[in-house]
Amino acid sequence: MNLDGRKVLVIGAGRTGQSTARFLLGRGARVCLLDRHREALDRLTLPTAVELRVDDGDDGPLRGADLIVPSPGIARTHPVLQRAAARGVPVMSEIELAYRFLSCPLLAVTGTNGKSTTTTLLGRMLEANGGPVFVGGNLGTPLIDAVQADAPAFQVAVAEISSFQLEWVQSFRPQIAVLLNLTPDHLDRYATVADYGTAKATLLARQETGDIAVLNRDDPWVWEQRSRTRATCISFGRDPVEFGGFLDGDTLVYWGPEPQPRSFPLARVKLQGAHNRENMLAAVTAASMLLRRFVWADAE
Ligand code: UMA
Repeated sequence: MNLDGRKVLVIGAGRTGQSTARFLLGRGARVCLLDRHREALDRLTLPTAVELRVDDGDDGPLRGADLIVPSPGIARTHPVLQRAAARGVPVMSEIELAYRFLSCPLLAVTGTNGKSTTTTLLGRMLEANGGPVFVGGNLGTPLIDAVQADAPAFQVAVAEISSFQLEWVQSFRPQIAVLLNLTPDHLDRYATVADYGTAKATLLARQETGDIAVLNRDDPWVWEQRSRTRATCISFGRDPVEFGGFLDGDTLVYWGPEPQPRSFPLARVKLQGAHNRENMLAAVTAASMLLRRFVWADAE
């Protein structure tokens, strides 16, 4: 993707907008950062080449734009996005932009609850195996920071992904996607829980054979998604299975494509509660699959 000389309008001057503006500038784009609050713009310390504009509803910022990158907090009903759609100006989220420049495997986690814990656990597990590992996304550090000019060459990127970030993706395709659960949330942004679920399920939408979807067997909506993806599905849940993660008393068990299962006793783990056992099962399953596919495979 060539951004050199392109005019890109970034909406929202929060963490995502600032990182995106920096990235775009580094790639030679002409960047305009739009925010509805002047104070949000006044406190920025971005290079002066980034044009800062207060969003007062006029058409100016959109004129001549080749691409729009809305921050996650910008609803689809935002007037600039509506006008961009009417005029055929491309819109992509920051995670889509980041994905297009990412050269390491991507492990992405979504769900209503537990995604920050699971992403953090995954980061620690993968760091313990070597590194460097990018850990971020909705968790705090925008995924675009994984591809900034001064970023290290990450071995793997682990990203917590929100439904908001998935609203404007076109090719975003994690090699490993983890779907934890779905309960009603963000109903100020989505008309129905089904709409919210549709946004979440986008995480799996472009996965292909050879990619891996890690699914929670105990969440009916998540489990249903196995029939809607081309990815290889591996699941986790309370009850024993011959392919997946499960609980055996106080032990987490992962049984993947290997002939023997691997056990992880919970005795020394500080995280408490059934929800955390679920997060740990998801993390152990996803990390094992990733290491098997991308790290151990290289060493074989
Ligand atoms: N703004 C406008 N016009 C609008 C709405 C907002 O100009 O119509 C401006 C605000 O004035 C503000 C900026 O947009 O200056 C904020 O943008 P943002 O809300 O997208 O916030 P960021 O700082 O970029 O943070 C975002 C995520 N925020 C949201 O999804 C709302 C952060 O997730 C995330 O950590 C960060 O990117 C880095 O990836 C927060 C969150 O609450 C923690 N996420 C939700 C959740 O976890 O449930 C999805």
